Amino acid sequence: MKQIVKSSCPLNCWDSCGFDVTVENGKVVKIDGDKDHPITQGKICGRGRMLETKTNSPERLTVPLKKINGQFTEITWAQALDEIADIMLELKKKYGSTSVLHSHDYANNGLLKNLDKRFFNCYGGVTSLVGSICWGSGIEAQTWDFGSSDSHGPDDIYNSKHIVIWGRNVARTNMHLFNHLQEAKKNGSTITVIDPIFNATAKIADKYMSIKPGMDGLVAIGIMKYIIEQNNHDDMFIKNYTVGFSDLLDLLDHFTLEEILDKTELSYQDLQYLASIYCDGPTSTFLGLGMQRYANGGNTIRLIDALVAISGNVGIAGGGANFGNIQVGKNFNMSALTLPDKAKSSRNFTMMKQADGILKAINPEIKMIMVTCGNPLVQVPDSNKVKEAFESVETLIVVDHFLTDTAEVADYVLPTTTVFEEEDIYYASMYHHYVNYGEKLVDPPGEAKPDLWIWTELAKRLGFGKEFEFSIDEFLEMGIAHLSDHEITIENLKEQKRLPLPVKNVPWNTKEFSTPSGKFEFTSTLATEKGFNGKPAYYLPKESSISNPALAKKYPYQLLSIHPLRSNHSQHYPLIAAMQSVKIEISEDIAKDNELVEGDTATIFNERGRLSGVIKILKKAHPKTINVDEGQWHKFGGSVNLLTPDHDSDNGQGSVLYDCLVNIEKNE
Ligand SMILES: Nc1nc2c(c(=O)[nH]1)N[C@H]1C(S)=C(S)[C@@H](COP(=O)(O)OP(=O)(O)OC[C@H]3O[C@@H](n4cnc5c(=O)[nH]c(N)nc54)[C@H](O)[C@@H]3O)O[C@H]1N2
Ligand SMILES: Nc1nc2c(c(=O)[nH]1)N[C@H]1C(S)=C(S)[C@@H](COP(=O)(O)OP(=O)(O)OC[C@H]3O[C@@H](n4cnc5c(=O)[nH]c(N)nc54)[C@H](O)[C@@H]3O)O[C@H]1N2
Ligand code: SF4
Ligand SMILES: [Mo]
Repeated sequence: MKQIVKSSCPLNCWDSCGFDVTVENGKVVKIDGDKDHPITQGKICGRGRMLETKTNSPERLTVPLKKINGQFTEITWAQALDEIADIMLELKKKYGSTSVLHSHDYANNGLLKNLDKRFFNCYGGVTSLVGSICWGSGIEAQTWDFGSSDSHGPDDIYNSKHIVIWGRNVARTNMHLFNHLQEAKKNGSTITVIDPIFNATAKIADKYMSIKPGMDGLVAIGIMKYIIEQNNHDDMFIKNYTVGFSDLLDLLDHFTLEEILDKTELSYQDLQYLASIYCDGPTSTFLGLGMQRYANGGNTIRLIDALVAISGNVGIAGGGANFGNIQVGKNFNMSALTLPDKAKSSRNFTMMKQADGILKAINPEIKMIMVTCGNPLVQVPDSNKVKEAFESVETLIVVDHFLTDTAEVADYVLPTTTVFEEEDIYYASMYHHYVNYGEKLVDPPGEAKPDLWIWTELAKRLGFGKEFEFSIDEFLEMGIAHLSDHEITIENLKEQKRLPLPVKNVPWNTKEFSTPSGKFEFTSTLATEKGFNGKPAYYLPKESSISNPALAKKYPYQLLSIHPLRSNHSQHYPLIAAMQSVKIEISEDIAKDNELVEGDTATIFNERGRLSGVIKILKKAHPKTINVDEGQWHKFGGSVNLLTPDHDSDNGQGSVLYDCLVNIEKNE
């Protein structure tokens, strides 16, 4: 029997789409877009469609595995869970619960995926990861400036006279915004793209500006200087609703326009053009995440926020500094789900420096790592160090669908279910504000089990089983009970499948900000409370020809590692044979200087690592720019993170993945 059922995309993505899933004879056979979804309106991408292939793949893990004498052996769940629980009890007794590290990322947008934290808190509190490789520095920056990182509703773009896409690869990563861009353009809005790579979004822009990577903050300084010199800033907003403007003026005084143009490699006309569109609003700015993965990433976002503010584009329809939309996720009652008070002890490593944390930890050392919803050996910077760290611990446990690079070095691998084999609700705190319901549609293959089942079984063995004695409905209820005034209930979710969460469509329209002063803070109180200076500042990226000429002499090219078109990070590479090799994309000048043509094989390298691949030319890319898409598996040629640095960003919460110099040589 064939049935079409509504479900949801669980992938970590801006768009959080609704699915229509065709189920036939107990199998998922096809995934289409749900035309009734108010935001995603029937359009989905190939990554979503391929969740059918992922779910039905013969490569799926179906049985728990234990490594014995270097070989994986199939074991029963009872054996796996008994042994893991015994190790955890022993570790807690001998060294304390923080000798266990929970390593995770955002691979699944389900609300109940947060129950892993409940498990580790009830165990007594483990070593956890804080900050985010993905967007940590930008979220922190906007929290300092506005009090939160909130975006305008998707339809508000039609109020914009001008739209600036600043370092977001919209056509590739945020397809529903791309549709809106095309429509807004038809309605007369202009589109400007600022990006080192002439990407598919740049192709539809009225104006494309090629930028030297890592220099965006200085561009914002240049525009602000020009606007203020012309006396075109929004005096009323600045006087009434901001603090620290004089600190911003001091900063702008440090730079001449000549110096700014020289360092950013932008023309005077381009700067003038940007100033003109910011002062002729409403102008909306869509900030990407790539741009803040630099040592100066937090300040870059702060300076662009400041530009949006002084030009009068904050809190107005059609304006906004749209980065994350964390007002969406803030709707859920996370502490009811995760029970933070149960943790008796705690220790944090940053996401970026988890390998260093593991290798250097004392009192206690890290004895066990449990990996869920993550593939750190591929996705975390400085892969060689990450591998050394994850191999150094006594017990590594990985819960996943596939034998990933991380799973391959594990001692226990536990097979888990995909979105169609479990029930949950899904949302993304990135773009729109709908929460989507996804029911269990099919049985999992073999003995694969939901993450929640694994936590429940382990909890029983560890003595806190009662904290997991709840049905799925009861767990969901913990997260949403307080939302019933907004018609968000389990019954409504099951019936209507998609419900709007209460958010502001035009954040900050009352000009009341969530900062300690209640104003937009050019100089941030939160930052000073955390021990930072808090004033607006400009820092250079760490690895660039300007900040480190000696390093740039050895490694003259800037390596970006942007998100792949057809895969969500590392998740789709095992499903698509054509993706299973490394592609090194180089700018035209690099090709010429190194006598490289498309199809050649070459190696990029720096002091952290080396990676070989096939050359492709990036037309119109900024000079000296190389890109290797992230997510490639080591077994298919190697992850670009073999080369990337693992420092924390300027505000301590983000990564510096793209702040990376390399050299290139043609392979013999
Ligand atoms: N197809 C696909 N879509 C995805 C994902 C995926 O893996 N695949 N992942 C999802 C996730 S988790 C995320 S975080 C988002 C990320 O979404 P995006 O922010 O759109 O993507 P990124 O690949 O992080 O980088 C975006 C852009 O930043 C540009 N860039 C790099 N350095 C600079 C710079 O110094 N200045 C400027 N102005 N631009 C710069 C790059 O050239 C690239 O065009 O995408 C989501 N959507
Ligand atoms: N060089 C470089 N590195 C990057 C980036 C970059 O731009 N450049 N981007 C960064 C960004 S933005 C992000 S968000 C991270 C993403 O990093 P990750 O989240 O680690 O990457 P994924 O490949 O999406 O997922 C990791 C694993 O989770 C598994 N998984 C999926 N669903 C579930 C589930 O329900 N349960 C369990 N237990 N496992 C599941 C998948 O099968 C996959 O093997 O990577 C970061 N790394
Ligand atoms: S990956 Fe993103 S765009 Fe693609 S179907 Fe899922 S939510 Fe939609
Ligand atoms: Mo991300």
